[in-house]
Amino acid sequence: MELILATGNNHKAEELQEIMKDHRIIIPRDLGIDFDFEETGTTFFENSYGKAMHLFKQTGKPVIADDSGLCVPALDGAPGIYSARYGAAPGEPDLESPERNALLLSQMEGIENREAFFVCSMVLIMGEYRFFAAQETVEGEIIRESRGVGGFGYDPLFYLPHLNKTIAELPAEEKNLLSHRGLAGKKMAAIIDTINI
Ligand code: ITT
Repeated sequence: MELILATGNNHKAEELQEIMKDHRIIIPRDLGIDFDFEETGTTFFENSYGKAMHLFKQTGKPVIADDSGLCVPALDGAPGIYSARYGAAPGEPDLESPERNALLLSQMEGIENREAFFVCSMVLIMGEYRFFAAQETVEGEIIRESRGVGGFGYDPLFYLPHLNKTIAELPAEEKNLLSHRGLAGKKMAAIIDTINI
């Protein structure tokens, strides 16, 4: 089925299209919609539901949203739901990924506990009173120096000890097999197989 992904982030759309191969992922821009949503929720789920419902009200068609981010327990869960806005002053544009990553590394200086996890909360809205949700995580560590050029965002800092690689060092297909978005997207595809469309 055709799903409109409530995002302004092309990387997410590209990844989700690969993850949900049986479906067609389009973005608001494809429909000439300038999508903007202020994320005021206090959880990934509230923000993904909010984004999806906001776009559903504009289109009336099946909408999917992904709210995701990186959580570092040693930083009390930061950047967390503020992952996109990390380091940006209120009202200012988001930082570019390399600057955000440099900030995270500086915040982690001298910290021994490097544990981290990504979260992806995905919501599919089929009707005003009909929605489905899946939320998944992937665990890893914050490496001390950026490695790799694949993926996006915090991927060059997110180290998977069992592979001795950061996510940015993995081919896209491998990232999608293990990532928070890959896991949530597969669950969502399985949910779609079981519902009346
Ligand atoms: P939309 O809200 O328009 O979908 P966004 O980029 O602002 O796009 P989020 O609010 O969900 O999305 O913020 C997610 C941020 O978390 C994203 O900008 C990245 O910095 C980071 N992030 C999420 N998934 C990631 C991934 O797979 N790899 C690396 N960083 C990721």
